[in-house]
Amino acid sequence: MRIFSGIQPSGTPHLGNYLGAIKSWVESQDSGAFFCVVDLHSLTLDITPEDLRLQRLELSAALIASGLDPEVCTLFVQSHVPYHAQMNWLLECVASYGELTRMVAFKDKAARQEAQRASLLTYPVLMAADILLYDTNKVPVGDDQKQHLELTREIAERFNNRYGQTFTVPEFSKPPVAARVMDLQDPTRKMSKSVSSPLGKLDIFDSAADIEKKIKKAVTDTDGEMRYDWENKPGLANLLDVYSAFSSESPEQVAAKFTRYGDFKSELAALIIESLSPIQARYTDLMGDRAELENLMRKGAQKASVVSAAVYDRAATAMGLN
Ligand code: AQP
Repeated sequence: MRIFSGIQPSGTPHLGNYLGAIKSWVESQDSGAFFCVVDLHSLTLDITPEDLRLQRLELSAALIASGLDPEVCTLFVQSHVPYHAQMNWLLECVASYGELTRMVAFKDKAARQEAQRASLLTYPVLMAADILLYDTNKVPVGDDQKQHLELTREIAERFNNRYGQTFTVPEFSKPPVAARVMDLQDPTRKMSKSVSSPLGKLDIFDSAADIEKKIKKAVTDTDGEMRYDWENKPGLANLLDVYSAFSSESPEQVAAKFTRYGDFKSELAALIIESLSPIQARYTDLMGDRAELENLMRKGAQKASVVSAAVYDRAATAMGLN
């Protein structure tokens, strides 16, 4: 079973990134798992070279601190493996302009940017390249990536039909709960690095005091009834999902344990603090030796290059380039 997934270095990972993706990566890691810090994707946004360099390193440390073990899985930085950008071009010649303009993330992000980069339209093709380069069977991601994964499958099938069997068509995989963690201040919108307000998103490196404050101020409702009901009580349902993801009790079981929102919120904050503090401590240690961190990521890129070179070559041959 080959697994691939990636995360953008564009700010500190939040609870959504952790529960929607990173936590399940840690649980599923083995020698067939590839996890990637997708720095080329961050160039779709306005980011300074200094910030990109630093955030790439910080995210690598955050992933290892969260439990990814470079001795077990392959952990690497996307731009260290040239085949991602090369495969992107091949696949841009298979994807269509129309299907890219229908991507919801493109419409959302384009509406928020004044000078829209062409890469904002085409980055889902780069994502397809990332995934297909590893003969991936399963892509563990948050629910927000479902449409991009469907596009990846569509591109792989079209390529295979046009040029002969070349790519494995991957399956989408999301965690059973908290696959879409919502903004703590607006539970109709997903928690997001770039859009959520400071109170709306909870970063994995937030202090205990900030975690307590953000959970206490999280929007719920006024009927005061502890019930798991996404349609009528999305704020509470979101918090119950988060509790469930950290505790492995179902959201309904968690709801049944409490009678008052205040008590539930205090216990939830304590549970999050207890779960994140070992990650925070390991992160500080890892960032103390940046040369070693760089070294680990370079070794990961060497392993990733071996696999992706062969798949790239297969695709290039199928298209008539070799
Ligand atoms: N709110 C979320 N709930 C569950 N999963 C989420 N993911 C993102 N937000 C949530 C998952 O995190 C992984 C890495 O995402 P990413 O950083 O590469 O890009 P993103 O999806 O664009 O994340 P953000 O936080 O929303 O960033 P911006 O604001 O830059 O767009 C993916 O598996 C994603 O599903």
